[in-house]
Amino acid sequence: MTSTRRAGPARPLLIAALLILAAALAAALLRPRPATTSTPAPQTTSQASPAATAASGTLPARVMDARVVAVPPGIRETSVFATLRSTGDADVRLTEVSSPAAGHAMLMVTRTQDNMTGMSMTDALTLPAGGTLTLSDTADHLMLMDLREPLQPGQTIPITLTDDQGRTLTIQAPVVKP
Ligand SMILES: [Cu+2]
Repeated sequence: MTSTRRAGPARPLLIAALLILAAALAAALLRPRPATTSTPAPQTTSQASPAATAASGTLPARVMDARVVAVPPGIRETSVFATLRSTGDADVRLTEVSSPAAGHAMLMVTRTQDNMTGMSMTDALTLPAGGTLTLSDTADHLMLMDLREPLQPGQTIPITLTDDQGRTLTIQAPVVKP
């Protein structure tokens, strides 16, 4: 019997394995949503307001300084940073991110606990009413996974944010060197 076990640096492999696991989890979470064109969940049917029945609208936010970090060929995931400024008078709960450049995308939080900093997926990022949400490498951010093509600096990537009311905002984010 031959053993395929290899000795080697375990840590990069572990990190890679964790990233793949996170990607697989995200894919599993995103997949069950059926792509049928049924009407959106009628949570607010008692309201007669036409705004409540609109399938979508534009998120009340302005986006500044959006950028996608260029990655070397072979790397299939990257981060997206930006500053979102609320133009509305209610908190916005961002629950989804997508891009045609990526197989899927994730909302991420970075947290430091016991002097260890790590990032993890989150179900939602909140843009506070009248405030800002900073997406950066040391804070909340977005990640594009399963990149379909290598990203070249100078390219512009569309990224769509969706909130829990189905409102969307598409950012045109330039690819920049890290
Ligand atoms: Cu990340």
